[in-house]
Amino acid sequence: MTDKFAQDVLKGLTAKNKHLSSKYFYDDNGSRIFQEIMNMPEYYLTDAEFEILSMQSKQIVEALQFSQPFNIIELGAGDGLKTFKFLEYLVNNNIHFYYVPIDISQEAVDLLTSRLKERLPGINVRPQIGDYFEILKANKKSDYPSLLLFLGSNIGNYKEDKAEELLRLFNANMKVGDKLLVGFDLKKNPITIHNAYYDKHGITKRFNLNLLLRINRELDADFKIDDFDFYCHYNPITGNVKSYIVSLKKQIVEIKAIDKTIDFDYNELIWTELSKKYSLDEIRNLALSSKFKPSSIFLDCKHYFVDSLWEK
Ligand code: AVI
Repeated sequence: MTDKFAQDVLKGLTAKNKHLSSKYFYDDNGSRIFQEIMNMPEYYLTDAEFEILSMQSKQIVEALQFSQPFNIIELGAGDGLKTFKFLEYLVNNNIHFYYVPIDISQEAVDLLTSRLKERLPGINVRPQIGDYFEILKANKKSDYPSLLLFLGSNIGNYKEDKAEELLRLFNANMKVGDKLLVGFDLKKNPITIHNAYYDKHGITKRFNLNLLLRINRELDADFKIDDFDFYCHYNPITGNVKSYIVSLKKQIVEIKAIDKTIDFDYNELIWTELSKKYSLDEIRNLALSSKFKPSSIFLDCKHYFVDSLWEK
């Protein structure tokens, strides 16, 4: 990981417009800060999707029209909290299924599995660590239909062409009749979105600056965190929230592991993250362009978020 990380940092910080990928936010400390973000009242996404999965489990199962048993494969399961209510509904209604949480963190998956077994003793969990596509490819041979879950607006962190590419890859690794439930954050009052990302507690700022601390630690760099700030901007027309780290002065940073010094101008930016918001029409078009048939949508009561069900 560190090699790829070093290569990406080198490429991103020597580009004309500096950038770093948000996928590198999630070291242990970054994952903890992300938990803090999800607990902020301003970050409405977590509650909205939790509400959908708690209140509409029955409707989701009905929309699947699956024979039993079936597989539920969760891509990037994390702590599995949002999925818990859905799984609980299935167990309590004696629905026969296998739950396959996939994550890159062994620790996260172990914790999730033991917690689930404790809280839902009847559940059949088959956790997997590693590459989504290897695991999906193997699952394509399963005799049972599969529901893939890609929740939490993770799709919003991909540029539109990359999102389509990823969804097409999911599609290529599914059987005809398999379904995909994707979580999208919807366009809404721009102030609501602004407050979720440019939060007044400074937690999202810490989340971004943690990436510089990670580069200091893993690549032996000397970023001085106090000389950098955070800025983010929502464009209600495109639906893009773009996050940046801002250099507060003209400065030079040394990154020993890649044998580079990086010059920063006063107010120079590093683009760190895209968090894209969609309209329902855009979601439908994305389903079609990635070769899925959109079949049902599940909205929270405020219409802030949607879990959209697609069929291969
Ligand atoms: C993980 N991902 C969906 C989050 C998002 O909303 O884009 C990450 C995040 N970035 C800032 N706040 C939360």
